[in-house]
Formats: sequence, C-alpha cells, structure tokens
Amino acid sequence: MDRKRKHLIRLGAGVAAGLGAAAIAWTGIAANAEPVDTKGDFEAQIIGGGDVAEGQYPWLVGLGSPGEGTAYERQFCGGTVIAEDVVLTAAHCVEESAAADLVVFSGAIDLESEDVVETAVADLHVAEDYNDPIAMANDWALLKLAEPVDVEPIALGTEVEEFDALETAGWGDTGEGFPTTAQWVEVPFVSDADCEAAYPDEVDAASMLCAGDLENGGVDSCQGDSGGPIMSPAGEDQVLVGIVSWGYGCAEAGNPGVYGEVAEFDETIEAVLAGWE
Ligand code: 4AZ
Repeated sequence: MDRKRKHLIRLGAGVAAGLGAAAIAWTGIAANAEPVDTKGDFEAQIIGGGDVAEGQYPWLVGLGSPGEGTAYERQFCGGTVIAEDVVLTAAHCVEESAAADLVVFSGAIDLESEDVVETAVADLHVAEDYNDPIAMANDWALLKLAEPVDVEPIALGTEVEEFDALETAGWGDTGEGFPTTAQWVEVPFVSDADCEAAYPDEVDAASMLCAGDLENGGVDSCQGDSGGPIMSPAGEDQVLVGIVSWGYGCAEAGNPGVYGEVAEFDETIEAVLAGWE
C-alpha cells in the first residue's frame, strides 16, 4: 500500500492541477478497488496479463527518482528506448521534473534484480503542445541519457493504422499492487469513434489512440505503466504505436486505456533527436 501511495503522490503532485479527465485516472483501479472480473478467470497482472519474459521487450525501461532504495522502490513510470541514449515517455510523467530528478532503469525486467542498470538523464524535452488542444493531448516527452544503454531500441510507428490487438507492458498496478517483474498484456484496438463515444469531448483523436476490451474490461494498463509502450503485435518487427497516457480507472468495461499516438508526432520526435546529435 505504501507503494501505491507513493505513486499517487508522485504523479498527483506533477499533474493534478486542472486536468479534468486525466486527474480521475490517478485515483487507481476501479472506484470499488475490486479487480474487474467479468469472465470468472481473472488473474490480476498489468491488468489481466502476465510476466514479461527476459528479452521480450528489450526497449522497455522504468523511469524513477535518483537516490536511495531499489529500482523497484523508486520507479514511478515506464519508458521506451528509441535510440541508444534516448527514452520516450509521457509528458505527464516528467513535466514537473528537471533532468537531474530522473533516472532510467534498464537491463532487467525484475526491478529488484542486481542486473538493473541505472542511467542518469542529461536532458529533457517535453512536447511543446502537450495539453493542446485539450487536456492530455500530445502526452510525450524525450529523455536524453547521460550515456548509452545496452538495449535494442524499437522503431517508432509512422503510419496511423487500425490494428486488431496491441501489446502493452510495464510495472504498474496489477489490481493487487505493484509487481517487481514487468507485466504485459494483449489489448484489443479501439477505434477513434468508439473511444470518442466512451469519453465524450476528452479524446483528441489526432494525438491519442485507445485500446481495451470495451465490452468486458479486464485487460489494461494502469497507474505506474504511464510513459511505457503500446506495441504492434509480436511476430514480425515490433513497432512502438503509442505511449501509456490515461483512462478512467483501469480495465473497466466501457473505459478503454488512452495512449499517445506516436505516428502523430514521430517527425517532431526525429527533429528533437537530430537537434541532440
Ligand atoms: C495512470 O494513472 C494510468 N487504464 C495509466 C493508464 C491508465 C489509467 C491510469 C489506463 O498512470
């Protein structure tokens, strides 16, 4: 429970001010705090998933605070390695931070493992149009690392596409607390029209995409997964399609997860990267 409080404080302090829909996301799972169990076989993980295998998503990293304690104790968001010394995360994870307030954890899916590599952040770029035209629009930020990490980067999605299902992963709330080993889950793709119907006036379809089981709930990203990846399905080359951003509760039927849509800002990201070279 301590850990949950820590996350709420950390994220709440950064972003609570006046963000309407988004603020509701940080209240945790469902209002009743019961796991959503519509199929009778619910196993709480990310929400509804399972352990990430070592090497499954090499680019998945944790974002945390520098200082004492294990990576597990300091992690508060996810991130994705998109170049050997660049991590893409959510603007709402870092907008109140300076680079010196941030570290990146790579190299192990278990944040209590001795193999975790901690890397300092040298520079930070928050999307200039974050929260424009509406709250949580363009929810992305880039971290320039103080040194490269030994991690395979993932390519950015460059085309706005429809999918059947996507995969998301992170160390966020499973419904039964925060796991030390990253979790992943397959989430059905939700069309812009269905997402706008779920969250009237709160979806910027240009910079957000949605995923979740609208009918049944049960699978989702959740608090602590923010900033981490949502990816096209495994098999061929995976692509980073989105960034965990917000939602009402987690894994509730009718309330899909909302993600920053990478294909909308991939060119702006490339321009920032070019400026950092
Ligand atoms: C959060 O608070 C959060 N169900 C992340 C994802 C979702 C909700 C909340 C989507 O970081």
